[in-house]
Amino acid sequence: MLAGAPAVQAAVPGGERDLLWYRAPARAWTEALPIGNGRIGAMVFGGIASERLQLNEDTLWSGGPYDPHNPAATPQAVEQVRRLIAAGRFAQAEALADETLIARPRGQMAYQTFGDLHLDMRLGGGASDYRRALDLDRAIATTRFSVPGGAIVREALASPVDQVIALRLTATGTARLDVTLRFETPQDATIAAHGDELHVDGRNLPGEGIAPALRIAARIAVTSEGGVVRTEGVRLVVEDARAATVLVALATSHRGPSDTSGDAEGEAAHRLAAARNRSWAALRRDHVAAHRRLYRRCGLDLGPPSLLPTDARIAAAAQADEPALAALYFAYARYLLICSSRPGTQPANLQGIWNESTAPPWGSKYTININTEMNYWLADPGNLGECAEPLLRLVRELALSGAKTAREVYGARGWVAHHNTDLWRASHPIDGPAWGLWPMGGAWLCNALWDRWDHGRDDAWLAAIYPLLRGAAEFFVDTLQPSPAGLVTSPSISPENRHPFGASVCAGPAIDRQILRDLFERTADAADRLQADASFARQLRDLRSRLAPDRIGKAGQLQEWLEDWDEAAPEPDHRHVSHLYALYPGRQIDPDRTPDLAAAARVSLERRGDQSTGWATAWRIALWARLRDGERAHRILRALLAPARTYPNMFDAHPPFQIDGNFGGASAIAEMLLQSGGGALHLLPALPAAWTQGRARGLVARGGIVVDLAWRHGALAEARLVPMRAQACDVRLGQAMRRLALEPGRAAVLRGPGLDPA
Ligand code: FUC
Repeated sequence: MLAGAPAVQAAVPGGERDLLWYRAPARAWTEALPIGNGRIGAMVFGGIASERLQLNEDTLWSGGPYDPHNPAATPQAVEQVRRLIAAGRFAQAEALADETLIARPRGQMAYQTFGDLHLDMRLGGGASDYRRALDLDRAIATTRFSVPGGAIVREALASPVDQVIALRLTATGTARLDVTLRFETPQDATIAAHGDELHVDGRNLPGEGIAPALRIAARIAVTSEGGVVRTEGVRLVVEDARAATVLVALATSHRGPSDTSGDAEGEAAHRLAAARNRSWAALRRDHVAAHRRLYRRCGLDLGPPSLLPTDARIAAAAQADEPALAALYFAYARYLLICSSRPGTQPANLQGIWNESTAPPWGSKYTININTEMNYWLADPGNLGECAEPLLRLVRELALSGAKTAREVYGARGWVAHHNTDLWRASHPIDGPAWGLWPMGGAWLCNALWDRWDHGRDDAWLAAIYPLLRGAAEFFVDTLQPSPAGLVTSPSISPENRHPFGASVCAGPAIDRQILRDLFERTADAADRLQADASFARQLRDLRSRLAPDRIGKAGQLQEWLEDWDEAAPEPDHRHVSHLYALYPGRQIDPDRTPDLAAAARVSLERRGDQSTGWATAWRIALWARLRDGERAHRILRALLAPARTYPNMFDAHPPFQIDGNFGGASAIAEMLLQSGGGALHLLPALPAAWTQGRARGLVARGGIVVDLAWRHGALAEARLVPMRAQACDVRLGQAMRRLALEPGRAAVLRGPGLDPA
C-alpha cells in the first residue's frame, strides 16, 4: 500500500477481481471464454457432457501470396480521378476510380478458424454445482461441476512458453473420466489417429479466386493417469481415468508475406513432442509465470466488484452503474492484448486471434483506417509496450508491398497502404473507392509506431521505425496537391463517410492533413535524433507548414472536409469521427493549447452523437476524456459496458464481435485517469464523480514514466512517478501545476490536491 492511500483494496491482481465467471456453459460463441498465447488460441465453451475448444492459429488465412494490382490502376488513371475531383465532379470521379483504381481481386483474404476439438464425456449421472471461469491473472479457463461420487475439473491454457494449447481434466472422489476426443475442421484437411495422437494435415482454403498456398497441421495428444487411451476410428478414447492431459499443437507453413515454404507438419510434431516431455505441473507453472510477467505490471481498482456472475453484471450495467465493471473491462482488454499479440506473432486482427468462421465479418482482417490502430491504443498506457512488436513487423512487410503500390498506381517514391491489409500485406485500394481509396493507412500506422517510441524511448525502436516513417513521408512528398487552402491529398476520402455531393471521394479531408502533420513532424524529429537526412527533414518541415490548416465551419464544428460540407452530409451521426484524429489519438488539438479548435471538436462530437458501433463508442469516450469531460466520457462508457455493446464473455459487440472496442474502451479508461505528452503529465484529467475512490497502478505515460495513482472523494491522494530516464516534467492536477526534475528509477511522490511533494 502507498502511504496515505485510501483504504480500498489494493489494485494487486490475483484476487477474485480478475475473474470472469458463469453458472452455465456457453451456448453461443460470444459466451465462450478466450485463451491465447498471441499465436494460437481457443474459445472454451465449458460444456458438461460435451466440451468444445474452437481453435485458431494466427497465420491461417485464405489464399496465398498474391499481387492485387489492377492493370488499369496507373498514375494516369489517378490523375484523371484527381482532375474530376478538382472539377467538383465527385460521382464521376468515384465511378472512374471504381473501374480503374480498385484492386483485383476487389477484396482481400480472410482470417479463418482452424477447427474444433470436441470432448464428449460420459458422466456417471447428472451434473450439479456448475461453474466456469476465466482467471485473467493466470490465463486459465476452468470448468468445474459435481457428478455422483466426486467432481470433474477441466483447466485450459494456451502456453506462450511451450506453444501448445493444453487441457487438463481431473476427476475427484470416485468419479472417473470417460471421454472421446474428435476433431472437426472446415479446412481442406484429413484427420488420422496414430496411437494416442490425432494428426490433422492439409491446406488452407482459396479466397477471392486466389489459390491456397499454406500447408496446415495440427497434432493432438492425450495421456491419462489411471485408465487407458485407445483409438476408435479417427477418435481418441480415454476410459476410466483419474486425470488426463490433452495437448494441441497447431502450425501452418507461413513464413512471411511471400514465403509459404515452412514445415507445418514438422513444426506441429516438434512442438507436441517437446510438450509431451513436460509434466502438466511444469507446463502450467511456466505458463502462469510468463503471463504474469506482463499481466501484473498494471491494474485498476475502482471499488469492490459485484458478487454476481459476469454475464449478470453486464446485464445489470444498463440499469445501475458498477465502477468495478469498468476496472474488469480494463483488465480484460490487457489480458486480450497479451493473448493475441506477443513479440513474434501476427498483430491482433479485427477479432484478435479468435474467430470461428471461414467467412468472418470483414474477413477478420486488418482494417487500418481506425481498427488496427485502435487495437494498439492500450499497449503503452497499459504497460504492454512489447505487445506492439507485431505491429512493427506488419508495417515493415506492408512497406514492401506498399512501395510497389506507390510506384505502380501513383508513380511515386516511398510506400503507401490504403484502408485494409491481410496476412499477405496487400496494400492497394480494395472494396470500392468509398472505403478503399484512402492513401493514409500506412501513415497512420507509422504514427502509432512513433507513439510507441514516445512512451518507451527505446533507441533501437526509433532506428527500426525511421526507414518506415521516411518511406511513408516520401510518398506524400511526391503526391501532395496544391489547393487554395494549402497542400492536400487527392484522391482520398474521409473514412468511410459520404459528403453532400453523392460520393465519398474528395481532396484534402481533415484527417489526412492531421495524420500528415504528425507524420512529417515525427519523421523529421526522428531524422534529427538519428542525425540522418537533414535536408529531407527540412523539406518535411516546410511541407508541413504548407498543409491546409484545420478549419472551423459555420456551425462552429471542426470541418471534416476542406470545404464546409458537414451540415449537408447525409449521415450526421456517422460512426467514424476521422476529423477528430487531431484530438485523439493525435495531440494537435488540446483545450489549453488550441481552445478554439477544441471547442469546434466538441461541436463535431455533439453532432455525431454518443451512440455508435463498439469501436466508435470507445473512440468517443477517449475524445470526451481529451476534452476533460469525465461525466460525458463515463456516460458513454456505461453504454459500452451494457449488453448492446458487450457480449456475455465481455467481447465487444460492434456488433458482431470486433476486438477494437475492447482495446479502445480500455485505452479510453486510461485516458480518463492520465494524459501525457510534450513533457507534461495530466493526472485525473477526466475523473467522473461515480469513481469516488480508486487506484491505478503501473500506467505508462509518454516520456517513459510509470505512474501509480490513488484518489478518494474524487480528489488525488497520492501520485507516484517512476521515470525510465531523466527528464523535466510538468505535472498537472486540475489547476495545480508542478515542475519536476525526474531521475531514472527514482520515484517522485506527490500528494494532492496541491501536488505537494511527499
Ligand atoms: C470499418 C468500419 C466498420 C467496421 C470495419 C471492420 O470499415 O467502418 O464499422 O469496423 O471497419
